[in-house]
Amino acid sequence: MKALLLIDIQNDFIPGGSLAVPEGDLIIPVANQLQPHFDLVVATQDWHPPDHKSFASNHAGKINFEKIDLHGLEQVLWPDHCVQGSRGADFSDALNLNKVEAIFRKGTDREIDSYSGFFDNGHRKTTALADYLLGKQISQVYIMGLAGDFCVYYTAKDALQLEFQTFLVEDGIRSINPAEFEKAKADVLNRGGQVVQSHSLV
Ligand code: VGL
Ligand code: ZN
Repeated sequence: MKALLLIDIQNDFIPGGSLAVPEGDLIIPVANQLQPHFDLVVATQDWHPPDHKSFASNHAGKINFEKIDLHGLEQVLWPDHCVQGSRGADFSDALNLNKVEAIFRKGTDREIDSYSGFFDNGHRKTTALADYLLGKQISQVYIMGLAGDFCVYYTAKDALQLEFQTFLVEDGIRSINPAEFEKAKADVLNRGGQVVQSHSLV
């Protein structure tokens, strides 16, 4: 059985949002077209409390995109984004959610960031996404969404480590830094993942 994972297709990651990914809006038609072709569709939602420590605004004297050490992990400091209950945290109105059976929220613990849909960045706590997929007999995961160089990449690495057959849907992904996504793609391929285009799935 195959699942489509829709990663963080939220207003703050779309042009006009506080952490906008260039062309982030262009993946929405891809997400809408692909959904009927999967056994299961799930979405992740970045869902931070206002005092989350991934926000530069919560560190005196720090600026956006600066890197710090946060409890032993390298942390990029982001503009405030996807604050719980805010408009920016909502899924894009253009995204069809009818086929989404479950939503996994992440980044809820103020002390640690969570790029992957499966675990926080320290692999300390799980979101239960893996158990959910296994319970639904899913062996193949197709991953798309935002941002390619962060949450999509980390989700794919964890999916591979969990031994799901893992596919990046390339035209359904946009990145904060496209050059970084090229490296991420190479790493995913190296770990046994595959890269596909959405037209091959419909
Ligand atoms: C993301 C940075 C911070 C993402 C989330 O969804 O890729 N990036 N929080
Ligand atoms: Zn975030």
